[in-house]
Amino acid sequence: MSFINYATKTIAIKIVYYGPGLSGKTTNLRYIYLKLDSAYRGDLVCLETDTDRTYFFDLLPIRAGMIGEFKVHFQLMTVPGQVFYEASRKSVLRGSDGIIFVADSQIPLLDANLESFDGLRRNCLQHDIDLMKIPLVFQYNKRDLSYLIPVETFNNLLNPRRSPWVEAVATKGVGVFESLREISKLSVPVVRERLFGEKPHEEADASQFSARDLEGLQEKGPEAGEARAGQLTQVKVKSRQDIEDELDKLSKEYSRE
Ligand SMILES: Nc1nc2c(ncn2[C@@H]2O[C@H](COP(=O)(O)OP(=O)(O)O)[C@@H](O)[C@H]2O)c(=O)[nH]1
Ligand SMILES: [Mg+2]
Repeated sequence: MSFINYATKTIAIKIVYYGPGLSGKTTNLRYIYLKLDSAYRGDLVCLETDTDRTYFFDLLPIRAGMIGEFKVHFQLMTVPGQVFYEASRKSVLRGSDGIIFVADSQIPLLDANLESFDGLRRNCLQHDIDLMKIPLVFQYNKRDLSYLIPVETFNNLLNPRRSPWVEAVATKGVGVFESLREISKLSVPVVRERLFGEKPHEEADASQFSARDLEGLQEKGPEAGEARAGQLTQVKVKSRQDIEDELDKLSKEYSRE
């Protein structure tokens, strides 16, 4: 659920990158981090365990525009892909305002994509999230490789409601900002309606807002990004409870600004 802070006039919108392990979710966040002007983003925070160096989650807060007199912050989060982190995936999904499903386009990974999407469906049910209604964007990633699942097949299997989809090469940044803009366009009007009771289908109004809202989501040149590459924050966690506490803490911290 989007989080509203009346004191600081801030709205936090939570976007979750979901998908099988190694599909490219972290790569998306890293690219956004590197290419966004630092005025528009906070630190990229990665939660990792003591024992192995597996990243559990990544969280990147970004600022984008206004709803009325409220500043809009997006909280971008990834979920861990490995099967045994089901409980953690569930807790990240809690309260999400939009989902980007990052699929791995390689043919041998078709089952992994379907399994992950099934998991998403199950977890949404348990959180009373209607997967047919929540803002959802599909990113068909790794289109630079060979033996690819055709987009049409992906859409038929995963995307019967024909949500927006984007072909991507996240390592090169292809489709990364496009996916982010698509999910923003879908999620901002819904949040606005929920918080202020404004209807999202007043079209002129909505598109005007979107343009303004997305002003901050512009890619900057590579030089600027490289200079900031060292600013990743790593937080050690031990248990699932640690992870949930840490995520709650981070969410609140970033929405306070
Ligand atoms: N060839 C190719 N490799 C990619 C692409 N996106 C991500 N990768 C690689 O896939 C691996 C897993 O990516 P990562 O973002 O860590 O996956 P995550 O588990 O979904 O967070 C890394 O080695 C990435 O460099 C892509 O579009 N093309
Ligand atoms: Mg990752």
